[in-house]
Amino acid sequence: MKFKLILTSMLFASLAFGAAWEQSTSVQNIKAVVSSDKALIVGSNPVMITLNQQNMPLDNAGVEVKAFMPAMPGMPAMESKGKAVAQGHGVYKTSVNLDTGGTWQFHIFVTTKEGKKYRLKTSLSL
Ligand SMILES: [Cu+2]
Repeated sequence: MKFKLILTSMLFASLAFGAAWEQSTSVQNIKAVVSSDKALIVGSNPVMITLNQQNMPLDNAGVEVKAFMPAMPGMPAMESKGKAVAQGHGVYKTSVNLDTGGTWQFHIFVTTKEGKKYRLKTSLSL
């Protein structure tokens, strides 16, 4: 009963948020939630990154992203880089070009306004 209630509230939370997918990653005291309101496709994908530092929204940071896939048999290495634009409340928007299906490594490079640098790692699958 309680479990059902939790599942229902999780469903409502994701519906209210409108994200088609969402995942999180962290390094030291920085946490990133990576999400999109659209399913990943081959081509350009809008991606939203929400950054928190010690549970507070991390604003005024420089944020860059890199999606890459190492060379595979019959497929050269692929890479897509971009800057993310601050939206306030720790939210940064960018788009990521994914030229093929499969699993892409996804790194987020954060430079805080104090000049501290962090790299957060996750992956994107389509
Ligand atoms: Cu590949």
